[in-house]
Amino acid sequence: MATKKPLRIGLIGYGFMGRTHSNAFRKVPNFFDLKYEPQLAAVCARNKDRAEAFASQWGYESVETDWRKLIDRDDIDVIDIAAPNNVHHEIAIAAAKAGKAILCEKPLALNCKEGEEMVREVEKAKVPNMVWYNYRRIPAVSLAKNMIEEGRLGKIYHYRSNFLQDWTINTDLPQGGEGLWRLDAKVAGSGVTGDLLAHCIDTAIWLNGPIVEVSAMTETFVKERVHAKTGKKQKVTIDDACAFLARFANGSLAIFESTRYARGHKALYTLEINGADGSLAWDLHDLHRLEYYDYDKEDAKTRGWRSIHVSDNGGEHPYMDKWWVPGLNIGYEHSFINQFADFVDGFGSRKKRPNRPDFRDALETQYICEAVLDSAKSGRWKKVGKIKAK
Ligand code: SOE
Repeated sequence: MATKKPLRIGLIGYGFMGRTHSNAFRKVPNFFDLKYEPQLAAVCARNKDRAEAFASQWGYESVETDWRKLIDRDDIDVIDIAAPNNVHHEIAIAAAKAGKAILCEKPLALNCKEGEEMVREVEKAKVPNMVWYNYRRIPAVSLAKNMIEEGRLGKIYHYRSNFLQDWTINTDLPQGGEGLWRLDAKVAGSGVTGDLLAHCIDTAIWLNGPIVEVSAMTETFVKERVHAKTGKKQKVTIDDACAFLARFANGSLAIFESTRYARGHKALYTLEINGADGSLAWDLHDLHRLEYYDYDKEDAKTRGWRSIHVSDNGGEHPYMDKWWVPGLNIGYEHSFINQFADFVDGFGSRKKRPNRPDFRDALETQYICEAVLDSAKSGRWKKVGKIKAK
């Protein structure tokens, strides 16, 4: 067996995302034949005891408590940012300046200005960079992309997408601190727009091209919550719910909705796209299926919706040749494994932008999120800005 080059990873943050990424780093070599062998070199977090416990559970060789020290280390090739949104900017810029490859959780940054600086720095340093918009790598979603590229839907007229949750309905839930920083606008940047709609937008622009204008409304249902850090009731400034209309550059129309107050829904990410010749629909709760309506012109009697079980491994269904046998599903965690495999595969590639979605793609999503929040504030349609990051 040819020896593989080591790829030494330094992870920052050990929350939910730190776990999904660590799982990907560990599983990739078992299922994908890559030129590099990922090595879990270090995990970095401020709480040393917890970082050590995480390191021993996931197999990290060492622990750091200061991310600057991690970036200074010569034995680290990749910095993976799985820390809250308010630190993405500073860490990513330092990592780019140190010449590290960078993986970053979504959303890219707190705002477009930060995102522009991040794009500028990674492009100047020419370091591989990618953002964990993992849903692109669910095989059924990747299959949707293939089918759209094959022209099976014809001219696209409509796109609709939801991301519905219910975990913040409880008015006693505090804001801020570990696990709940997503409710604190200073740390998260925004609420459901940056956390959930950003996923819907990333997939939408990947499948259907750029969005040019939006008209949005947002609501903060619970106006005050105790802050975990101060113990005092403070104003809540994130958006609890957001809905917006959008126009794509290709002329199609869209409607997006996200909330953390849809009782009964935990992570209901759905999308549907309608074209002249067919439609596609997908639902995260049934993630291995892609619903397809083929407007078969030749056979009016049998045309209708069909449910594709995306598990064939003969090259028909993206990524599935790496997993089990036809009929056997894979799940949420595999989207991260598939994405990390693509990231490593992009190393040394001659392609101009081998690691998609890269920081520039994520900045495009950030621009749309910002236009959505601006529109909700002003009550007017808002044009999506052109990326300024040169
Ligand atoms: C929030 O609940 C969350 O965990 C997001 O932060 C993730 O990005 C999303 O995939 C699932 O929901």
